Amino acid sequence: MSRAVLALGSNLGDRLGHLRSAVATLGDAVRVVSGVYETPPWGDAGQPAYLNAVLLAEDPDAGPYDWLERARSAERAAGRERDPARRFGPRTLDVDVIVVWGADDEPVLSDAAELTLPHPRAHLRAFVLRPWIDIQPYGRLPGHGWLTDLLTTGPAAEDALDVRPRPDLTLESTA
Ligand code: PH2
Ligand code: MG
Ligand code: MG
Repeated sequence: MSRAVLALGSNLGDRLGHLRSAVATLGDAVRVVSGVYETPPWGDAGQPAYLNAVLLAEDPDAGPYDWLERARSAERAAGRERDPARRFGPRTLDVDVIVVWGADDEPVLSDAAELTLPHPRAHLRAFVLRPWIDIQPYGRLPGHGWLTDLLTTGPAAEDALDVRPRPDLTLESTA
């Protein structure tokens, strides 16, 4: 069994539609999705506000690189284009692999360049931590501790004040 926390973000075009398309592309593996949050751009100020959300996915057969490949195919399906000059620039859809747990329920640790696990900047990002806590209130970010602590006293605490819930928008399946 493999579980993964994936973070979704969009700030171009039909933002909610892009997040929904990611949930659809990930399909049956999706177990729980967070609320949707409107967040100021992080890391590169000159761009529109984002919609962010986090989901928990599960698949007995998926390894860490399968989650990465699924994340990338969801991005491709949303017409994602990469601008090498703007690492934290605007995008139709970003799907980041935040944490993966293996069959033994232990978090996978990796410092491979193409897939660092846990995600190396997750503890700095209120736009990841705040939605994540919706779906894992007792969650921990391996190497950094409890999500609640990170959101209240960690380096993302100040930004957390600007992460605005959008209860009018939902990713939950209407099926
Ligand atoms: N993603 C980035 C850069 N900055 N800012 C917000 N608010 N939300 C994001 O998803 C985001 C960002 C690059 O991955
Ligand atoms: Mg990202
Ligand atoms: Mg990314």
